[in-house]
Amino acid sequence: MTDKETRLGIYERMYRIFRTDESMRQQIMKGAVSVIYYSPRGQEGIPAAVSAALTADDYITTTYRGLHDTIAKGAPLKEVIAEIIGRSTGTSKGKGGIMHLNDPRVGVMATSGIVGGGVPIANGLALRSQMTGSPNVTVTYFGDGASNIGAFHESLNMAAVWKLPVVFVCQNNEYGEFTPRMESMNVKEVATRASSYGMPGVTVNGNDPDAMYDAARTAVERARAGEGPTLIEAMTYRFMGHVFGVDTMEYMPKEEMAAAMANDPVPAYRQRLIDQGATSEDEIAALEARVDAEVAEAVEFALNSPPPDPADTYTDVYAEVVPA
Ligand SMILES: Cc1ncc(C[n+]2csc(CCOP(=O)(O)OP(=O)(O)O)c2C)c(N)n1
Ligand SMILES: [Mg+2]
Repeated sequence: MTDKETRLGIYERMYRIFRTDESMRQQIMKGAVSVIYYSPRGQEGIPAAVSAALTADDYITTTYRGLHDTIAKGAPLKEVIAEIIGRSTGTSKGKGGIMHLNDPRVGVMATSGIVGGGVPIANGLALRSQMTGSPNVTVTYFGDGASNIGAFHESLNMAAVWKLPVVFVCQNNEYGEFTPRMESMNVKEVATRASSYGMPGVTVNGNDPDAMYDAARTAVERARAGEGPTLIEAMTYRFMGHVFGVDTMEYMPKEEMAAAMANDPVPAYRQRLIDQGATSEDEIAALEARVDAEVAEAVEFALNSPPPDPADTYTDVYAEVVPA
């Protein structure tokens, strides 16, 4: 079994994501901030476990629903929250928002609002690692809906042919916007799509961080060893609908939601760690108190930060063209 330190580290990431997301939703509900927000609630365990299998130098690409992926990879909370509420202290000086959360300092290389858009970018990052002999692996996170997009299929094909050091992680939360996934695909498991391209494809319970960590480690080791890509389908559920605060969620069956919430990965993993003797109630409560303070401080910092100066409207927006 995975060591205690790794498992506690996974829980700490999950809890940091959980509290940050909760704070974001509170600030939006209070009217303190007015931003579009795609909650990752329910999906915390996936990137928390995958990140534990990565080094600080490895890369990720993600989507508009990527706050959890970004926090799990180690992006500083103050700057992340400032970015999503449009403040000049944010990771992209408040000009990117949730659709463009990036922090190359910790390997968060690209977030795309284009469904499937981050997948070919991951191939590019992985190709660079391969060509320069860098050991870096790239993980690309995307949704079940994205696995119907052409760019996903083209990217899997290219990555398999060129044995790129990339791991494709599909966060299958059963919905694409307001459409149940079985209305937009005719295969039960996204993972089976890997076989068309000659790479391993595995379906994992994404809400079981231990299973997720094992699958991620196998895939990351394979990529790092030059053996090529893997598709991991992480089964999960989206507790807050598509866009937070706007979505009525009437199209999601009540029993389905209730069953998913009864298996909420955050309290479930906490309890498992205690039951298996990997931690104690006191130790985990102290960890949570520390993270609570960190999140509260980060929210304060972001709320007290100024918006971008209108004079900087065009700064960092266009690349400087250097004449040949
Ligand atoms: C190419 C493209 N088509 C359509 C959209 C509109 N759109 C935004 S999110 C979304 C659903 C994507 O679902 P999924 O990939 O499962 O991700 P999830 O939101 O569930 O995390 C769609 C269709 C878009 N942003 N980009
Ligand atoms: Mg989805």
